[in-house]
Amino acid sequence: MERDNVVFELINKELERQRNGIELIASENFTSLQVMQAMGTSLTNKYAEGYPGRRYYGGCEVVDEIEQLAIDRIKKVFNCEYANVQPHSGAQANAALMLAILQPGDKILGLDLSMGGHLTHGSPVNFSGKYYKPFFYGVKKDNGLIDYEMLEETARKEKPALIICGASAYSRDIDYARIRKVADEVGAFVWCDMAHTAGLIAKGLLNSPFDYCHFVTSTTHKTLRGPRGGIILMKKDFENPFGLKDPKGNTRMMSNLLDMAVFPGTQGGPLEHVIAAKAIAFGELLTDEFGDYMKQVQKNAQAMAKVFTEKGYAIISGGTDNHLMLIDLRNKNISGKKAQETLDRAHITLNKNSVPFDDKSPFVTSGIRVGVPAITTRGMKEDDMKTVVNFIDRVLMDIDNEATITAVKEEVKTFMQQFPLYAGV
Ligand code: DSN
Repeated sequence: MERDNVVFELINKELERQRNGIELIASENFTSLQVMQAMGTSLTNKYAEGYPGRRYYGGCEVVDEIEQLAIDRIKKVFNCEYANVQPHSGAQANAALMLAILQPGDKILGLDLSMGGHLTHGSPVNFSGKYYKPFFYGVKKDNGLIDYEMLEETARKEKPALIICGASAYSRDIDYARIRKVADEVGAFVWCDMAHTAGLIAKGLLNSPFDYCHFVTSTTHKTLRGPRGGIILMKKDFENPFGLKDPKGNTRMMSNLLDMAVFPGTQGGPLEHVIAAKAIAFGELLTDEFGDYMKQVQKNAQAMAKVFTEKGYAIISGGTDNHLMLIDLRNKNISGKKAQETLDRAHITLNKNSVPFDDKSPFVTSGIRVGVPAITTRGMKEDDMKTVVNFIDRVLMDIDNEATITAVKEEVKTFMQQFPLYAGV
């Protein structure tokens, strides 16, 4: 076959875009080169339905070792008893989890998408809101913090089978103990989707959900800085409460139900090239260097929130405990959409985001979500946050001025040369 230069040129163009821009999408990051390399290997050729040691195809002895390594490493990272590393994405992990523990029509209770939650936590446009009966809690209008009273009241009234915590656009830590308390009272499972904050949790920089949540899911490509993918974890395996038995009449454990819900429940062959990349990333998570990185993420987020606040930007909840912040632009009279599109042209990438109690549609929004995991991977420190916020502020405060956008774009490109990305590639 001839080399497909058309596609490779586009791939190179994307690499240059990533190199020259400031990446502030809170859910993105830059994997290590070895994580990327693992994904472009012969492992992509292999079918391996099943699990290590119990596959439906021959020739799985090598991928068995790789997948087991990924499982063992992530169990060590979070000190937990069970891990499934096959979900192709966070949404797939969440779908499998819900398939394993719910019946169609069961009630679920999650954080409203418009208040910082996630599509797969019961949104009516997602399977989770179509197959199950969703109820929501929100954040408080006066301080932007999770409204635990609302969560408790709704749980007591509706008695959901599942309470979901974890968020996509919430900058504060979560009180898992309080959620578990009401869940026990009403007989619900608790599931934490820690996709955004997993890296901080891994290094003990945020509360851990593991002692309080029956199930924990995550993506592997956000703060965990691995390849795109998902995982399902349990601190402790337990006997499933649904009475399901195996062919020998033994009670199946939750781990069996979860494994079965991933394959064959919602997926076919696992992506062993991605699982190899996960194994590498999980090895990186175990290092002290990764701990230093996560501490810097938290410091950078706090430094950035401070500079935004000094410039009169309204940060929901007044600051951040984690890697991101949600900014309400209504006092600046700019929509999230306009901000995102204009900053994009200055090579500053972030996303528009609804703010709690937003009066604009999700396509327009009143806010932007800003995250620092990717720029911290590039090597930025607290002082650099001032420069980044200054770039953003110059564009937003002069939003229709082409000359400002062009000038900032050039300055961003020069600034980013100090922070090499995949040098030599
Ligand atoms: N797309 C992810 C995010 O940006 O938070 C959620 O799945």
